[in-house]
Amino acid sequence: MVEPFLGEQGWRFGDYPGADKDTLNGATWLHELYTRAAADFTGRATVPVLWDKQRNTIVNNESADILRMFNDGFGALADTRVDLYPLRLREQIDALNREIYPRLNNGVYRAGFATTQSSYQEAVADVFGMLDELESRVCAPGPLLFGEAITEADIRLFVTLVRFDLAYHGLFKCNVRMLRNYPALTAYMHHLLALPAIRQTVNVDHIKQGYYSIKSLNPNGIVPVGPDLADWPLA
Ligand SMILES: N[C@@H](CCC(=O)N[C@@H](CS)C(=O)NCC(=O)O)C(=O)O
Repeated sequence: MVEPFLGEQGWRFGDYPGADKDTLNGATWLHELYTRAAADFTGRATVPVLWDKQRNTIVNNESADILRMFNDGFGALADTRVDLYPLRLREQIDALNREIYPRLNNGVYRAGFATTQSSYQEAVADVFGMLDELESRVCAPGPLLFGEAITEADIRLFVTLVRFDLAYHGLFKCNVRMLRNYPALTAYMHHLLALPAIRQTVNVDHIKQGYYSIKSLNPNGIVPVGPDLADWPLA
């Protein structure tokens, strides 16, 4: 877990609360791991990274791939009690991902980093159009996108929803509505957030510090005080 501030040198390992030091390779900056994996690498040093301790290299740095690898790519090491990408749902999951990724997961970024009014407005329309559709979808049958069983589509949707009011609403100007104005999606998000395995992956401070440290969008680095999370299951 890197520190939440994205500075000139990118992500750093260290002792900020909730972050880790790199006790394996002794790296301070994430980019050191990228150059360790490929000495001539000049691209962005992004998270997440799946690191192979035996071969000392990066296996993959794409979250959608890593999600599938953790699901069934590690043979006997994988926990087979949960299958996030079951055969019978694959087509439907892929179809939903194809909708949700461009319109919502990436839509908020298109809004936030837009450099023209029209591209910003187009992105915001996509974001709220998708949220409106999902609001009716998560009502039935629920509680999750495909009923009772959690799938990768839920994980991929959750990570955007949990950041919505904390970061995207303000910093990325996705402010037509807050997620908390969507009762069904809010209940859906809280249902997932209440699961200990998910709850322990969510660090509200890191989310706020991380997004609001993006200098091009927030030059003075002021981090907003709100929103009030009194109704979040964050125990
Ligand atoms: N395709 C990647 C994108 C990863 C990505 O862009 N990560 C951002 C944080 S959300 C990052 O590390 N940015 C660092 C930078 O741009 O310097 C994934 O989703 O896994």
